Amino acid sequence: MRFTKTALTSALALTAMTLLSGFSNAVPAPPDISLAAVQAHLGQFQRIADANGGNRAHGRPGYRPSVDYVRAKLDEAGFRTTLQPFTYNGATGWNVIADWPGGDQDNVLLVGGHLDSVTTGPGINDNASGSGAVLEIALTVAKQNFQPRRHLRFAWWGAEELWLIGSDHYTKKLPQTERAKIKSYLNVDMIGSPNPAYFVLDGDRYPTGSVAIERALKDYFTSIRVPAEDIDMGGRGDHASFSRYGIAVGGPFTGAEGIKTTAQANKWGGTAGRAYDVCYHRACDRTGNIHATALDRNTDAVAYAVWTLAAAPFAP
Ligand code: DTR
Ligand code: CA
Ligand code: ZN
Ligand code: ZN
Repeated sequence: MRFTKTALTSALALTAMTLLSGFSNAVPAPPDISLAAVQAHLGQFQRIADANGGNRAHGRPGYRPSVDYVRAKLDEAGFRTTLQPFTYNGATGWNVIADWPGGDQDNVLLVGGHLDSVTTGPGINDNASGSGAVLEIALTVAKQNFQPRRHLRFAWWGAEELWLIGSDHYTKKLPQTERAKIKSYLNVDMIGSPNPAYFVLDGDRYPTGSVAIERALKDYFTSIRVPAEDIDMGGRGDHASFSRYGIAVGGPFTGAEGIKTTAQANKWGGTAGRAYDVCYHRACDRTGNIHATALDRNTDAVAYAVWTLAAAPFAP
C-alpha cells in the first residue's frame, strides 16, 4: 500500500500527538466519536419531526422539542446551558448555548450548527447531522472531562434557514467585549450527504477564513487518506454571522444541491453527475438520507479540530 508523503507526515503527527498524550495529560489524544451515538441523536430528531407535522422548522411545533432534547442532554452532562430566545416572523425561536466550565475565558473556541429544518422536511442531513455531531462531541468532552487551555462553547442555532436569524441575533446581542473573546468559530452544517463531498471551508480564500481550522480538519482527513477539497461557502451558513465581526471561521461540508464531478467521484466514490444531496430541503431528507461513513469521518474530523485547537494557543 503506497503512502503519499503528506499522508505519512500527518499520520506521524497524529501518532506523535497520541504518544505525547501518553506522557503528559496536557494534550489528550482526540477521541473517536461514537457514530452510533450520533445516529441515535438523528433518530430522536426524526421522531420529533414525525410527531410534529414532519419538520423541525422555526415557528413550527417540531422546533422547541428539538431544543429541549439537546438542552436536556447537555444539562445532564454538566454544561452551563442557556436558551436565548428571539422573535422572527411573529414566532419565538431559541438558540441553545452551552459553556464547558474552565479554560481561558478570553480565548473562546465556539463550535456550532443550526438546529432548525426547512418546513418541507425533517432536516436530517440539513442539519440534524451537524447538530447531532456537535452534541455528541460536547458530551464526549464532558465524558472525558477534557480540560483544554481555551474555553469551549457549543451552540445550536435557530432559524438558520430563514437566513441566519439565530446566529445573527447571538452575535448582534453579544457585547463587543464578549464578542472579542470568541477567537474561532467552527461551523458544522450538512456532514452526512448521501453522495458526499469532503469539503473544508477555505481558510485562505474566505474573508476571515481560519487557516488553523482548515489545517486541523485537513490533517485529520489526510490521516484517514481522504483528500479534502477547499470550498468558499460564501454567506450561506452561520459562519457568516461571525466572519462579519472579523472572527476566524471554518468547518466541513459534504455538499447540498451541487453536482458531483467525475474527478470528485474518482477520489471520493459516489456518483458523478448526481447532486451531493438530492433530498436537500425536501421531505426525503430523513434518517435514510445519511451516508454513515461521511457522517462518521466528518464528526471525527471536527472532534480532532476541537481537541487540537482547544489545547493550543489561538491561531487564526
Ligand atoms: N446547509 C445549507 C447552507 C449551505 C451552506 N453551503 C451551501 C452550499 C450550497 C447550498 C447550501 C449551502 C442550508 O442550511 O440550507
Ligand atoms: Ca467515529
Ligand atoms: Zn444547513
Ligand atoms: Zn438548509
